Amino acid sequence: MSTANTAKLKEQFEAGLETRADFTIDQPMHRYGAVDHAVWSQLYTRQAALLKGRVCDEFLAGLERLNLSAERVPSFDAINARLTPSTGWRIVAVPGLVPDCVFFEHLANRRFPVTWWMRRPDQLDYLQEPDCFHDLFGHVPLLINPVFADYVHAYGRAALAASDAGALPLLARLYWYTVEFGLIRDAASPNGVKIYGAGIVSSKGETLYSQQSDAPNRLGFDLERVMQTRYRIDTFQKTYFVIDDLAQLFDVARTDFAPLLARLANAPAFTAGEVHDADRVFTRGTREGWEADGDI
Ligand code: HBI
Ligand code: FE
Repeated sequence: MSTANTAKLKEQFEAGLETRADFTIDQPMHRYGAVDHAVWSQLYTRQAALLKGRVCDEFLAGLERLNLSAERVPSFDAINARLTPSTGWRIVAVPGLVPDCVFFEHLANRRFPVTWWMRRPDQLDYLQEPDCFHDLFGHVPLLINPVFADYVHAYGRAALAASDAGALPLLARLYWYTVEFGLIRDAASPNGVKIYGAGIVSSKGETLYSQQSDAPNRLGFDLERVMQTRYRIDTFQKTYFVIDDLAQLFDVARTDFAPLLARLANAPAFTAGEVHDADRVFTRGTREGWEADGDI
């Protein structure tokens, strides 16, 4: 965990937000001011309108069932009352990014960590660390979908079991290119894709860029290819991977990860922007606006 995150956890602890051993806290409803609710309302209203026709139907169905407030930061308890009976998932409030092992342990038990605080108005269009809007609006609607719910649960169990440290980068890439920045095939949409990844869903700029820009590559999802492909955390993605449907993630969830992780642990990593002859190319990017380095 970065020192910045540790500092934030310390700051939150000192602010009286008692953080439990599993890094969860009680959602401090009293800590949301008018500005926080206004930022939530502005982001929710803008993204809910922008995503229509751009995000997969399963996300919209989940958003409908969650019935999130468009005006105020929602109560996590109220969301769990709808979420838990549907797929057994529940959201738990956390101060921010938590250590990998803690995160994976939550996922393996169908608990999704949701940052409690809201970004500031001057961070409306971008912030590096996930806030409540990214985690709640971006991630939670698809956890009502049983196939996606099983995928994230199986992912958490595989990540928790992956004792070898060499496996963590492989699993982080899989999470990044599916749960965070995944695209899904849709022949009637621009570039043949719609959105499902939370990092795109919660970002106005990347909602437009990932589906409409000519700059990035859009390649057919392949588990081993994704696990070996580095990514960017500070810019829009150079490459997006496209699944045919959510059921494809269901198949990934059934993978016996141990031998695969062992085999790939020392395999070469590919840069975020390269395209291989074996790739199923939806679009080969113009690479316009790409920054040379910065892949992790
Ligand atoms: N912590 N709160 C929180 N949210 C995340 O998305 C998260 C995390 N810790 C680790 C982590 N993600 C990564 O390891 C995964 O993206 C693979
Ligand atoms: Fe996220």
